[in-house]
Amino acid sequence: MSDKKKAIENLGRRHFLRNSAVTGVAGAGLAGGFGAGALMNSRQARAAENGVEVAPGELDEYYGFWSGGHQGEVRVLGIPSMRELMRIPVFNIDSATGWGITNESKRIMGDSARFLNGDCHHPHISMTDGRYDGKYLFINDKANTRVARIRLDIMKTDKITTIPNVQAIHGLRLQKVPHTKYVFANAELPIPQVNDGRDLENPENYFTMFNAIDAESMEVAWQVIVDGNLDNTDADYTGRFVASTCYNSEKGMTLADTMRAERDWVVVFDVDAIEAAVAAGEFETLGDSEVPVLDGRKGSKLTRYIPIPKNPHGLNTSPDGQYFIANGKLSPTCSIIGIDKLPALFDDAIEPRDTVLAEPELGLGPLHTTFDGRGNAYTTLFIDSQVAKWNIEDAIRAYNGEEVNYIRQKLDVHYQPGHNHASLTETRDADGKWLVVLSKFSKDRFLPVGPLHPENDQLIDISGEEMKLVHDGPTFAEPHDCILARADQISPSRIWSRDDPTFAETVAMAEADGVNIETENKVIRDGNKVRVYMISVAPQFGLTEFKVKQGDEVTVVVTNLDQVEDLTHGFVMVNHGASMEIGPQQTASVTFTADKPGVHWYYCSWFCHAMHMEMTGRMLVEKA
Ligand code: K7E
Ligand code: CUA
Ligand code: CA
Repeated sequence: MSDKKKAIENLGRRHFLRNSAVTGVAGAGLAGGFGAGALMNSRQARAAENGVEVAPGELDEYYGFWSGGHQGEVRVLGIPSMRELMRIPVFNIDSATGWGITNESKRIMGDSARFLNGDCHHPHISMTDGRYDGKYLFINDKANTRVARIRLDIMKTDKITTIPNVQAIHGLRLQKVPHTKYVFANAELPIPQVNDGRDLENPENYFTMFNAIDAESMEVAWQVIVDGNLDNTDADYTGRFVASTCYNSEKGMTLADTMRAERDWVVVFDVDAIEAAVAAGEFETLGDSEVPVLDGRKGSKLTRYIPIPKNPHGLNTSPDGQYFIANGKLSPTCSIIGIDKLPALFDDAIEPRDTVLAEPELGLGPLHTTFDGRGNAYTTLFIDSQVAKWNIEDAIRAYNGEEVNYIRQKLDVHYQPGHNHASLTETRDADGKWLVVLSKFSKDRFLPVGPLHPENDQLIDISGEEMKLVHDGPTFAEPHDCILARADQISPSRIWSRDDPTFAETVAMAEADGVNIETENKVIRDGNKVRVYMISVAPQFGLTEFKVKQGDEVTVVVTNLDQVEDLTHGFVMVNHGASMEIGPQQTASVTFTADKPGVHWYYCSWFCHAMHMEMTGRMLVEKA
């Protein structure tokens, strides 16, 4: 049976089951492909039957963290329901929460607050011993060469770092073992070194770098210059090796040039050797930056270059720690690199190609691979619009001449998939339950919404022998990648701690003004700067009016004294572009110029009480 036919039949089967009065029993029996019906817990069984419905009031089994692409945010979904639970603004401006508008968020954005856009690709959760520790999530910004960190206890961005000396941070992965000491980030596009106007016309003098950021301080620890460019990356389970794909070994400046060579490469970094070289002072600094820059070009002891078929894309480490898998893109193959061969490669005991254990043919346009923890890999085929499920050991056997079919199944997806991600796939806990496929095109899958279409994030049940497509999820531009963690691995706070560093500077400012921010409502004048401190308790602001002079720079600081979970207030100053969220026990502040004389109302924008509409006040601006 063709895969398309199978998919159609699966759809019919789901439809039948949804309408069946005896779904509980019939589901396990009829959905024969699931096989282990009796072993499935009731939620999984129901999800399989109903297409992943999680009943009202029930909680999801997994958190999904979605890159928001060039929308610049991170989104939190529940899996398997695919319900969107939250949005976390990162590199964008957010009208609701005031991200990019409040003083606290601008402090976190730092110098880069002048940029109003970002382009997120790769969200990854910090790990200890190869397992999610639920502390941080990191994400890249390709558009403005930044890396951000989100604190998963409050689900807010807490650090943003601009990476010097390079352009366009793309591939991003974390050190898995012994813990996430480094965030590894690939700068994709080569530039002159130093990029100060020299070598404009001399691409042979352009270089890019592999970057390591200290996960705690978020300072750039070191940078390694490479040949070619850098696309995607992943780390191993020993802590020593990180591998990145390069699609532009030619250092071509045009599309045609980047496709000239038959082979590009995977470059492997030896983190131990790099740290030793930094400690020994074997580095330079460039321009104004003080970050150690090391030379990892061909011949360096810090790197090895493994030739693989042309223009590869994704790079994925298998959860058993045995393989780096590079996805062929222009080649219909994946290249399986044996991680246990790498020490010998760095000792020059073997040749680079000796590390390649197999190059299985999978289909057209392999972009990314993910794993079920049972020895199978799932590779997206962009051009074929399919996911190929294949067995890694069988692929190696076939490469060594045995007659064995390593392809287990090909499933149509809709359409043109980029990343895919199986539950817990990038940790030792890969559990092979759910597979998310991020399809770049949705075409006819949804009601038309104009020339711009949503992407289509599809959920596939991989718990049985056969992949089953169970959900279509339209999303806005553009989730390049996502990550799934078990619900018990993430423990968010219910209300803010008064000691939270997010607003510590604001609290210190109040102290300097002699204001007890938790009990007092006070207006402090400091030249033409006015600081308005008020508490809020539903449904009232501590101040229902305050007076300033035209031209004053006004900072409004609101402290939400409510201790009730979910009781968020907002503060909006009408006609002044000021808007922010103030969660329970949070302090937030916003600064604007009172440039128009007259009465200006402020109101609470977050529905907090039956009398929420009445939660208002007036700013009285005297004519200058
Ligand atoms: Cu879109 Cu990981 Cu940036 Cu592939 S990347 S598709
Ligand atoms: Cu406070 Cu609405
Ligand atoms: Ca190339």
